[in-house]
Amino acid sequence: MGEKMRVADAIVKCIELEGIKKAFCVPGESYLPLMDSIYDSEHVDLISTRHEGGAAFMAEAYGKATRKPGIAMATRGVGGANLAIGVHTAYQDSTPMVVFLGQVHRKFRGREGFQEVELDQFFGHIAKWTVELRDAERTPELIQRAFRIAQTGRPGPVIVSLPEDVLVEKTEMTFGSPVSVPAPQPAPKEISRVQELLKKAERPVILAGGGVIASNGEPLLLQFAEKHEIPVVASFRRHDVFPNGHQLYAGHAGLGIFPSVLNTLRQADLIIAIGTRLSEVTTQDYSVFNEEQKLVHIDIEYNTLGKVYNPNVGIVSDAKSALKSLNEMELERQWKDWSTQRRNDYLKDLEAEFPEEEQWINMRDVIRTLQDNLPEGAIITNDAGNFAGWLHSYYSFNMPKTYIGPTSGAMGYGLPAAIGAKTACPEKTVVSLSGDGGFMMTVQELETAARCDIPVIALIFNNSLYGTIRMHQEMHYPERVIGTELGLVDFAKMSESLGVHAVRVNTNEEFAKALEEALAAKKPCVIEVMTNPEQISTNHTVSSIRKKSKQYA
Ligand SMILES: Cc1ncc(C[n+]2csc(CCOP(=O)(O)OP(=O)(O)O)c2C)c(N)n1
Ligand SMILES: [Mg+2]
Repeated sequence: MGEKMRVADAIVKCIELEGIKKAFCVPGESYLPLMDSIYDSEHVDLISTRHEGGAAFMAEAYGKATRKPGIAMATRGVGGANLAIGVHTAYQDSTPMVVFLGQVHRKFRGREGFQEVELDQFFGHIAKWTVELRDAERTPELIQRAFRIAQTGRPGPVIVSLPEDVLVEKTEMTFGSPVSVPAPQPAPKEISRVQELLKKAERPVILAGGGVIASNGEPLLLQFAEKHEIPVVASFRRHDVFPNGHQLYAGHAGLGIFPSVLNTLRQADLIIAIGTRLSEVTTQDYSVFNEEQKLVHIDIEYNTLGKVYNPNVGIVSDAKSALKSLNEMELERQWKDWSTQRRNDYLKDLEAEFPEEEQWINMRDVIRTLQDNLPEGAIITNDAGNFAGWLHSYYSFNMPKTYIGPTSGAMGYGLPAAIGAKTACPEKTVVSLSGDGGFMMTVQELETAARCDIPVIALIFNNSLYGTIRMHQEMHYPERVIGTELGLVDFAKMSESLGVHAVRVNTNEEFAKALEEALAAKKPCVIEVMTNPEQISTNHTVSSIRKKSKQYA
């Protein structure tokens, strides 16, 4: 016999059963009973935020850091609209997440009640599953199913709509076990086919993505690459999938890709893509592969295979299970010359110097300072913007689970993601990197960090520009500046007013000192780095783009 309990209590019990410790919300009157149940929970903390977009990013990053679904809660259509960016990010990034949205009374449904929205239609396209809880008796079934769908196969966001009257109903509830995530493995026949392709290959490359990270397959990937000396390229914003300082690491397939990485992918005659959906960015606008290349594509989701490229061998498998089988494969071959050549080419790109104006802070040195001073295992979270080019090119991620960035390219992600990650891994140092544009989109969450005492270090690179778009604007419409300039905000002052210690820096020495202090402070800290608006990317200035466009005019 089950236990008689409120629906709201049963939902919290499901959260507890999954071992999830935090929920991020903006409160609403539509789901007060749920908040009230968390009041009694000894296992789940509620973190109330300043905007549902912030709450959703926090939950998404919590999901990335723990691999358990991050929980976001919001009220009806208004809260749902605000948190959509985090749901979209969880979808694109394949991150487990469960959103609980208050909904109007069951009796009022369909009349366009106060803030009513058809949440399934609203989120249908960006959520993995949507469901409305209409019968109290079905609470454990549907909520536990929501947790299952969020975590299994290709993980993603699930939206649960909760009519306000259902939350207070009491009924007998019986719960199932928490989700154990199935990890399907390749059939021996499939591994033989990979073996055949590898036997014939002269220039194999492993392209490793988020599936490897999600399955904790990083050590087995390292073992596989080392066994045969195959070069490894990380897919977009999955830098920490393979140690960047390793001789087999050949770079990152992201925005502003190094020519050497492009060449590695283009020259390869066999690509072994593991746990990647071969996104637009990773494949450089679907341009990197050619018909002569052979493709082995391993992914946990049937629909990922053949969605972009038709693989020669497509295997539905958990990435870690697949790597385990690949490591047992008999193959007396290594590709040392090829991998050394790809590494050396990559190192040439990495070491190429792009002089920056001396009167401004040197961005490469900022990244070096981070590299030299962050403790082992520190997590870096990242926003969208050109400031990130320096991080992505020059920071060497050498430990698994040290990078959290949005493959969705969502601005405003960096700071709330750091807060979410820090709540998931309180023992780790967590540093966010953002541009002034992105930071301003979720700056209010500094107050959340201060109030809830979540000691993240937030770096802002302030060039008073939507720099990325300015760069594209200059490339396509030179000297026709519109919509990309921003006012100069004093972020240090603003952060202080939100309760966070902050400092503005103009030189590398000041930055090093500020970082040292922030690391020692164990409190949320902001470092505002004033950067050169002319230095629009790692290898372009505004004038160099203008000059180039004149040459071709
Ligand atoms: C939510 C969202 N809106 C718009 C964009 C388009 N976009 C990409 S980068 C960028 C400018 C980023 O400016 P900033 O954060 O200051 O970084 P910078 O490029 O100047 O370093 C914009 C508007 C986006 N990626 N996300
Ligand atoms: Mg900017």
